[in-house]
Amino acid sequence: MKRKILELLASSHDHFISGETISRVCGISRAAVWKHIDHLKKEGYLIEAVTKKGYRLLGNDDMLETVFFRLPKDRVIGSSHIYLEEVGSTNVEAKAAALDYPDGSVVISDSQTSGKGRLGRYWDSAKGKGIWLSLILKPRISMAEAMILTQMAGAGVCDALKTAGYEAKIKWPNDVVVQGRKVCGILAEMSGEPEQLNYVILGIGINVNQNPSDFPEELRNKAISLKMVDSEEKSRNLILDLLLERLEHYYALVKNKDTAEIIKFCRNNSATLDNQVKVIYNDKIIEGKAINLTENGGLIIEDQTGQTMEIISGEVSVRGIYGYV
Ligand code: BT5
Repeated sequence: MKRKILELLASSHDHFISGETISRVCGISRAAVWKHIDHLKKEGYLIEAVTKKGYRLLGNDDMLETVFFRLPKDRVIGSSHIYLEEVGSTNVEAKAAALDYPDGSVVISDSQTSGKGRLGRYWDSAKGKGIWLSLILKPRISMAEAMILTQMAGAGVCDALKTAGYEAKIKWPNDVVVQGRKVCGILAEMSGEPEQLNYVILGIGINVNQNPSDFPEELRNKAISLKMVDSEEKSRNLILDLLLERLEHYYALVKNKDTAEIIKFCRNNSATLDNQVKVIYNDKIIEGKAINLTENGGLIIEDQTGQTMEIISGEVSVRGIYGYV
């Protein structure tokens, strides 16, 4: 019931909504409305109460869940959501919910105690400082085509950060960087048959308001938050709102099998292309120049002998980024 009231308040934006309307819509007494509002306030929501006018939700720039209540009703991304104050990993939670939730659902949390990177690595997810979310996606594509989803997420994040004024770039395959340091990591996990996916869990972590001291020692030269770029506290709600809108746009293209725009965006905003790279591939280190992205999102590398090869996943170090000199 408390969530229903929050949803009502959030969806009426800056307008007051009377206690009477809330009590009618929710089918509870005015006293019960007051009690729930009081609980919401104790949770940290800023709610203004004015006699004869009713209640309204103020700014709440840092209450991530309110963003979902305000989304246009025709959205796929965020059509359903699960908000958790704290969780081990939103990817793990999303996997558990995947069969019961529709395409485009989002699991989001203020804090992850065991945030996951690729290949068993960790993702540092300081409480209240970033956007830690997982999308549950069910596109009708094959496993081979699913590589595009990581590029789609990279494009969505990069585009949202650029709209917010940051010079963000995509480091293939799954990082977004600002000033040569990692501001976002993406983790795609899939389930299904080679010909048809059941679902993909697409985890996205964006560092928003960390100070350097919020990161563990080994990340200090490698990671960055948006706040560290210009020393200003950022509205996580604003970044989340921009991100959900851009993901909606790019995901619709994936579903229509019309991915050229995504690849074009990734090419135009790549931190990898035209640079020397080292790739760990089949236990070998390959050095060469990153020259292009394929239509599926693979990376084409040209080695010193002029031979080209396509890499579909792996560890890529780019000269000039994260200390590769
Ligand atoms: C990734 O892996 O970059 C994928 C990260 C995905 C995180 C999201 S958050 C929501 C969702 N739920 C999860 O549990 N995960 C997803 P990888 O390319 O393997 O990079 C991992 C490496 O990045 C680590 O080994 C660290 O070196 C570094 N790292 C860890 N936390 C970081 C942070 N907050 N910012 C920048 N770098 C970080």
